[in-house]
Amino acid sequence: MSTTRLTMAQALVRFLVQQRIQIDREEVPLFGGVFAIFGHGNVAGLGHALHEARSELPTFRAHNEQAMAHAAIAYAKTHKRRRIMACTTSIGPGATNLVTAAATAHVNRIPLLLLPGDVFASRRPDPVLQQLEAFGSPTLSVNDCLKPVSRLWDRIDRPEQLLVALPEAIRVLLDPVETGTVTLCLPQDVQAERWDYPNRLFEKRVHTIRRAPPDPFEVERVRAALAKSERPMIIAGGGVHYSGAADRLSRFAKQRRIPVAETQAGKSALTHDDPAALGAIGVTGTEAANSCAKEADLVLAIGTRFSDFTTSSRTLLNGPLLISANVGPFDAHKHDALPIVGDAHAILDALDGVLGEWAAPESWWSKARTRSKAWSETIDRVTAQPPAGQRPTDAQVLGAVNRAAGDKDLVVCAAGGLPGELHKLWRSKGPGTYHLEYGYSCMGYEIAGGLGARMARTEGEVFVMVGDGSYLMMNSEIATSVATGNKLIIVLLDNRGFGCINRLQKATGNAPFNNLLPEAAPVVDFAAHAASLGASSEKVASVAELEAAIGRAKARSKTSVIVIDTDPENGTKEGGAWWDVPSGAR
Ligand SMILES: Cc1ncc(C[n+]2csc(CCOP(=O)(O)OP(=O)(O)O)c2C)c(N)n1
Ligand SMILES: [Mg+2]
Repeated sequence: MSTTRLTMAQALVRFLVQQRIQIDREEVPLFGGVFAIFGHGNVAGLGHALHEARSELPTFRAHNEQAMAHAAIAYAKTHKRRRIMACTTSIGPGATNLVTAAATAHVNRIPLLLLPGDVFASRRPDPVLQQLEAFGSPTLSVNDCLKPVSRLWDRIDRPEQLLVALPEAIRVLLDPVETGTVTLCLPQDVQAERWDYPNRLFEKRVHTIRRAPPDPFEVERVRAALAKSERPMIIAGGGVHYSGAADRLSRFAKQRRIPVAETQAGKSALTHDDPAALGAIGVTGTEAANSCAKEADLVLAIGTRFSDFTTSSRTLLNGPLLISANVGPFDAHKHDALPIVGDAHAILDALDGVLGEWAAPESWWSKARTRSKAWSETIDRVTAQPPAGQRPTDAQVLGAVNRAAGDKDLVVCAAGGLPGELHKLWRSKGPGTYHLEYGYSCMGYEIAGGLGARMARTEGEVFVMVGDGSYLMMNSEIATSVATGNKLIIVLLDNRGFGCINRLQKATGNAPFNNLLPEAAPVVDFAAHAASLGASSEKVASVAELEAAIGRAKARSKTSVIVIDTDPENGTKEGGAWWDVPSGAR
């Protein structure tokens, strides 16, 4: 057996370089690169190996470990889970900064490879700087915090363990059912230990994402149910995008006259003007989609986790026969649904193959179309420019951004009042142009996520819409976007605080408290802040000025931050459905 003597870190990096993936008949590197923040624990071992491999596997310097992992998530999400970014950190605080992002990847089922440094396996110098010292349990390190938020968690205590650990890591990352965070903890001494690795480990491997076909029995059961249905509808979740089935779904829906609603992760599977499109479903849904869900006799949900926002806290989908098409049995069996397990594209193909001439009644289809048109008028009304001098709502700002966005432009958001407004009101002009992290709805994802999405997308603009709260929580990757030339157009809506939580607080019978900033609190000069990070920035006084500023931002090659003051009190009342949330003490 031929071998090469390498350090564990060198072997790991050499292996990553050799992983390739087939996308649309083209073979590309599986790993787009490695985000790294060095410290003791990764600078010597892994840092050395990454430097050696820098022409084949680029290393990107970020500013915050959570943010860089958010960027990595957005990169993989934008690539529909087909390409991945790894993240390496120092030991201790660098590693624990990853926990929130690891949870974000887990909840959203997005592949993320974490390579945190770890304390010495030999324990010779213990306790080292930043070592936790878990009393009574010396094998624990802070990296164990990542266990519950990792689909695979491993610690490489001996260099030869890579032979088993690395192929397993790739298997989990690329498995559509199991994917999520994969954490390989790398004790700092072991990173630098040499071993004679078999050269076979470093042979090129070409991967693809497996498309699981559905079971014929389940296909037949769904066919029989659909054939009897008079008012069917489809709910498209994120799985439609990850399966590359957006176009397939649009054709299926039109041919079978089945209207389609979308979850946050599923939105932009259909463009807003697709005849089948009902828009958003659930708590942040459109009148069109929610009224159809109440009347439907069958709901075919494809690739959704059925979050409470989708199901209106389990009140919206109790009437119709619920079918859950999902690649993962865990989701396919939720809500006691009739399961059909498999890849979304494969399921649609299979159903199409057995449905013959069947299509839903014309009357149901035209009812759905009428409702969609009515909702479109609602969008026009609530997103129109406000009268001069009136502080705009989130919806009115969103309208300006949406009007400026072309069919290749992407919008990115995650938390605050904006996700609900975007879900209801944003018109997706192209497939896959809507990027919401609304599984974990993690404040701080927006700008970092925009960066990762930008790194994955070659076309169009990337618009980030972010509240003042989220911006203040995490804005450091503006500097990375400027430094690496990954242009973003960031629209910052300043309503002086946690507007949506303040509204929720009041709606649950509580006094407004500790959410909006008091009058006397200092005004944050966001434009000056963004400028200090290297972005072009300006504050605008109206939606009309915002539209002009977006025009200037588009013409620029570097990241712009446009700040606008907004109304903290008024969310869009139209649409929506009940959400189960505890109310104040009575
Ligand atoms: C990391 C994190 N902490 C707390 C929350 C709870 N939370 C959701 S939205 C929100 C306020 C967001 O404020 P801002 O970004 O200004 O948006 P706004 O509500 O004003 O629209 C908070 C605190 C969260 N989603 N994520
Ligand atoms: Mg705010």
